[in-house]
Amino acid sequence: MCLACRGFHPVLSTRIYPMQLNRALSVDAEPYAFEFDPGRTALLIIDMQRDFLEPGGFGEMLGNDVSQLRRTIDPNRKLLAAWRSAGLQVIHTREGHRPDLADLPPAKKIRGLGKTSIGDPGPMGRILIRGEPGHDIIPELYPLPGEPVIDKPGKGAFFATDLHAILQNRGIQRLVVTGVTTEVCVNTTVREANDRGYDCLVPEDCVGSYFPEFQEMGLKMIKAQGGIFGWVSDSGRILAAFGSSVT
Ligand code: C5J
Repeated sequence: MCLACRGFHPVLSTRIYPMQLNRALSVDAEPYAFEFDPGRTALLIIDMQRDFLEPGGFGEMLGNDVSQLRRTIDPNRKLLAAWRSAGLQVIHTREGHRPDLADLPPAKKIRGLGKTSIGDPGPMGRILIRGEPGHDIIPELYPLPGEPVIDKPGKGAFFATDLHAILQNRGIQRLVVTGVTTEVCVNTTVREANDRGYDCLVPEDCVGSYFPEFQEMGLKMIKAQGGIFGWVSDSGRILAAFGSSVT
């Protein structure tokens, strides 16, 4: 039973019958099985924003191969559908800044010495600025009303946001962290979460990097040394734990 809506989902206005909320589930994962109580586990989807993922966006304009990120869309869609249909907690994040750039550290603005930087006009509006089309989440994973969207100025989702308060208020102890990019915002968020006492599971097909070597190492760094930052699995093994036939 969803504690927030007592089984009556306020957004969908339909009765939700959570699949397995009364017992802990076990996901086949590395370095060992990830056990979780679904009612206390949030799906945290990091920065699936148009400028990072869409052909013609800022990421591609910089010469990146967006197909490396786009392969994560379908597995994320399936996981999101399972979380929603079970009435579980879903949280989305977006990296971006205020239009007046007041929350943009000068060091982040000038980093890279590129011709184009945060706040400049890009192919989908001003780059990484809240309210611009490129800053928004891709339509395939668009948040439903009622799903928190965390606007974060940094790489980690806990820095200068109310994410920790939301998770505490909703009794969340474990996170399934997906999104982009594996070695930057996903890794930073997993490390921040780890230090705050959350256990994190990262499904490898639901996270992406423009650089295959960073994808591989980013995942290895999470699960090394007995799961020093968390666990790694994939969407198929998580859905299997639910016994879900969601496609
Ligand atoms: C994210 C970035 N979301 N790579 N941002 O990873 O700058």
